[in-house]
Amino acid sequence: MKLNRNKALLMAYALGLGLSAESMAGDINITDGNLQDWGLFTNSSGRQPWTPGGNSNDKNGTGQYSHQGLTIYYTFEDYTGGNGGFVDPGYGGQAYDAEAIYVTWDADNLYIALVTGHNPNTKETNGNYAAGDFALNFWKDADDGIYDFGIRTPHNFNSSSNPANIGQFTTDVYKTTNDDWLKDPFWGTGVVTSLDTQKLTSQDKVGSATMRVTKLPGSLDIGPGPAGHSHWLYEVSVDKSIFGDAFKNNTDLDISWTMNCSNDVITVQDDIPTIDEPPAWALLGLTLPAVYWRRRRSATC
Ligand SMILES: [Ca+2]
Ligand SMILES: [Ca+2]
Ligand SMILES: [Ca+2]
Repeated sequence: MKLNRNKALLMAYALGLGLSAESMAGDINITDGNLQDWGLFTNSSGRQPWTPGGNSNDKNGTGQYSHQGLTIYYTFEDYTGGNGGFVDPGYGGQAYDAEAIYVTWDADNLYIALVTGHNPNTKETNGNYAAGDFALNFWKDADDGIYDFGIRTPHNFNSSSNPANIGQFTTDVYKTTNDDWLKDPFWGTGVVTSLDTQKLTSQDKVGSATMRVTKLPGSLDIGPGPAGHSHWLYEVSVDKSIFGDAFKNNTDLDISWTMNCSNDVITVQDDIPTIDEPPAWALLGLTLPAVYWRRRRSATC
């Protein structure tokens, strides 16, 4: 028997399988601890490349791809050498490697995935540096260099039950100026690292994010690095309404992450597609051109 998708869905409901339309649509799932929902699968040679069609030996790349109706923007910069090596602008090898970042959004939510060799439970002691926060820079036409929002990572270091930064968290989202951020302490880049909790007030908090931090399985050879390299995954979901009109009023969104020493900084640049405003004659009720405009618009959306 041949079924189309709608019939199959109806049958699934009738059979009580609880299969939702959302699960069929291939949405980003930030609670599953893997990257398959970002279109990243292990290839026939047992490696997971940094992009769906990528060569598994690729170490550096930026761009975008489509996966199940989503446009996914990415940057990957994979350090594959030995302990303590240069990861730009600093050193630290795999333990300080910000390896890949992916960003997409649908009508409701912004999603981020970060893969790093930096252990989320690294404490700020003995020359080690903890994880920073996600920094969002919206801009229109030209980069204004202002970080407009920050999404906090867990920062749990007082617990006696470390490792406490692995798991699922509800974290704070803040509206920021650059003054609300700690900065690169060593390399003179001026990049922001963690939110400065001394500067932020309760009025600066604009909402919450859902964040899952996972240690990827040791058997997963992601990227071209040696099999012994560890990787952690941060997946984030944020309701876009938290950002007010930022998605409407800007042409670009850059999202950065680093650790508090900023030894390795990773940034992904995303284009925000502009939506055509209806021309004046369409608003004046001139039927034929309005119909034409609607058709043209639906054909391009
Ligand atoms: Ca996932
Ligand atoms: Ca690496
Ligand atoms: Ca900005």
